[in-house]
Amino acid sequence: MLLVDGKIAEGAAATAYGWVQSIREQKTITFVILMENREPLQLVIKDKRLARKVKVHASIMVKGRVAMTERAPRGYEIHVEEISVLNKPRKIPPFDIMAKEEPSIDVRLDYRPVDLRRPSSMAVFKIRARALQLFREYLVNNGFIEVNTPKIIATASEGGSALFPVMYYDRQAFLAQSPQLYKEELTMAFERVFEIGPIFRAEQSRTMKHLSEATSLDVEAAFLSNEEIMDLIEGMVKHVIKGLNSEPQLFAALKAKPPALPERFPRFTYSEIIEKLKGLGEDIAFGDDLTQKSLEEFGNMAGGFYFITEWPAKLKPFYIMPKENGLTSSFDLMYMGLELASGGQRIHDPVMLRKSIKEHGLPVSSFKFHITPYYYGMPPHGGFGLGVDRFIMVLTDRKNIREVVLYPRDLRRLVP
Ligand code: AMO
Repeated sequence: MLLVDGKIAEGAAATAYGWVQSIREQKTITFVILMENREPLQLVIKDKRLARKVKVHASIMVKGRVAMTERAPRGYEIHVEEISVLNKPRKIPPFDIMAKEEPSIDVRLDYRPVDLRRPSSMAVFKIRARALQLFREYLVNNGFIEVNTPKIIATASEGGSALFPVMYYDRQAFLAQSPQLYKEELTMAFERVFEIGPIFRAEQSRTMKHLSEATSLDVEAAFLSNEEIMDLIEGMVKHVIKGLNSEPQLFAALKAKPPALPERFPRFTYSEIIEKLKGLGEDIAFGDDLTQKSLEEFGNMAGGFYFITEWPAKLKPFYIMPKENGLTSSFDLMYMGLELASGGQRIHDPVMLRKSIKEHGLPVSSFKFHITPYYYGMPPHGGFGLGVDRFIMVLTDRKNIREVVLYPRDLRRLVP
């Protein structure tokens, strides 16, 4: 908190609350960087006796006078006349927040709130917050309404695997893998909906890109074709990256910048990719899922953002609209070898939906409540789910998804 009498100008009286990030002592004066509302504020202390009260990590309140100077991060500093120590650290953290070398991710997570005081760690979450604002801005400007759907559910939406069971009073329920069924149903009344919320996946593997609890940006719109949905996600990604490019100060502590944007994200069909990989000598056939190795191989060739379209029906969930030759109106958005989003056009005909549920080996009875509204005039619709955490990895050039999630949950980690 910063309180200034009048406006910020030479000699104005100021009071600031914050925590001490760093102390630099010179012969006669001490410079302190006070983090005030996540931004550095330079303090100048001329009285050595006052300066001795200040310790890194302490919460303090200072009173003093504003001095305008180009040499301070904000273009001004506070010449301190009075200091109150509101709380001082009782222990020294296991890492120096201003050190050049990064502590290990496990130590960082064990001490997460302290880790967040490291400039690069804080930068990641400021970028994340800004990106979420820009996603919302784009979608609201394009006629979408934000919704919240239940996270305790009775039926799997993405098939039977990777579910977390929970006791729901005397019955079994599950944590939602995706808001898929709800967002589709909601297009009936709202036409265009989106949700930013948690998805739960009981992932059995420990990788750099999977979490048990991830954040998904789910979008669903009536009356859009598969191509138009790809245009929408491409427009949204460009809006976010352009917005962030206009705020380079957000990236200063990261030594990274948002990825480059091509004029248009290339669109490759699944079949084209299979042929290309075969040409490279890979042992792969139509109908096989693309392995991480294949995706990386192709991703390195494609470079940056691209779509993989028209997946075989057997590799996609029951709600995806089939096309001729066992293909579907579907896509994945990729960045190099990393899958960022998947989506497509959906089945809107209740009879066809029922048949598809059956064909995917799922119990139709469990989907009764979902199929019912389809008999009352469900509009043709489509959408996508974008992994927010993975997208932030790409924006901030972090290699481990745990770096971009405040309190990650994975196979091993349930605390803090
Ligand atoms: P899918 O299962 O492909 O599709 O998930 C969509 C996107 O969510 C992200 N994601 C994950 N991120 C981190 N850890 C995980 N365990 C994890 N699982 C998924 C990925 C992925 O691309 N209902 C469909 C979407 C749709 O068709 O609208 C769905 O959930 O970035």
